[in-house]
Amino acid sequence: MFTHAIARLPGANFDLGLTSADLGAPSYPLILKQHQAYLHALAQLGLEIILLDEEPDFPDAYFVEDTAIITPKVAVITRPGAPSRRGEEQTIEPVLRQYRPIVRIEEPGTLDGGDVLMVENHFFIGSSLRTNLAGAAQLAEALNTYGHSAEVVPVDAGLHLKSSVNYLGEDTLLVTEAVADFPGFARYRRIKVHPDEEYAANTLRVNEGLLTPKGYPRTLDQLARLGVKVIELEVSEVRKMDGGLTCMSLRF
Ligand code: CIR
Repeated sequence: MFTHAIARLPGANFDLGLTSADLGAPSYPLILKQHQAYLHALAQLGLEIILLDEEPDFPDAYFVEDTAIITPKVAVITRPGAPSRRGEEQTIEPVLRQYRPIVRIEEPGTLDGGDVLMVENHFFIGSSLRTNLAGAAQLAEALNTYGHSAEVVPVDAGLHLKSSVNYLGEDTLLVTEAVADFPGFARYRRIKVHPDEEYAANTLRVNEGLLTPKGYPRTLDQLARLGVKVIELEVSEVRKMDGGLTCMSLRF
C-alpha cells in the first residue's frame, strides 16, 4: 500500500520543458486543471499529497518521478539524464530523507525514474537515452543492498521504459506490442495495448485503483475487466510535454 505521493505544481514556463511531441502548444490553465484532477484522484485512492513549490529554473520539474526511486526500504536520488533537468533532484532529497535512507546516483551514471519499473520486490531498469548503463548498474547495486532484485531492460522505443510497460498489480503487466515478448516479462501475465493506443500503456496502479489516460476505449475495456476501480484522467497537455500519469508523482 502506498500512503504518500510527492508532486509539484507545473510552473507558468512549463512549456519550455523538453518535448519531442508535435501536438501543438500546451495551455497553462488546462495543465493546472489536469494536474489538480490528478492529485484529487491520488487523494481519493488514499494518498497524502506532499505538494512542492514550482521550480522556475526547471520547467520539467513537475515530472517528479524522474528524480527518485522509492522502495519500502530505501530512496535513491537520481542524476537525470537530460542536462537541463539536472538539479531537479536537489529539492526532493530533503523531503525523502524524512522517510527513507538515501542513496545517490553519481557521475558518470545517469538515471531517470521513468525508466524504473517496480514489480513487487523486483525492479526493471530501462537503459535508454536518459539512463545509461553506469546509472542502471549503480541503481541495481543499491537495490540489491536493500534486498531487492533488479535487471536491465533495453528501451528501444518511447522516452522511458514506463512509456511502454507498467505494472497493474496481481502479477500483470500492461505492455505495448514492442516490449511484450521481452524475456524478463515472460513470467508475468501480459495485457497488450492496441497499437493505436500505445500512450495508454502509461497507466498507473495506486492501491485499489488504476489511473489511465482518457481517450483510449480499448484499453479502458481491458482494464475494466480486472475488477479494480479505474479512473480516467485527461492529460492532453501533459502529453504535449512528453509526460504521462506515472511521471507526475512519486508514490511510497
Ligand atoms: C522530459 O523530456 O524529460 C519531460 N518533458 C518529460 C518527462 C516525462 N517523465 C516520465 O515519463 N517519467
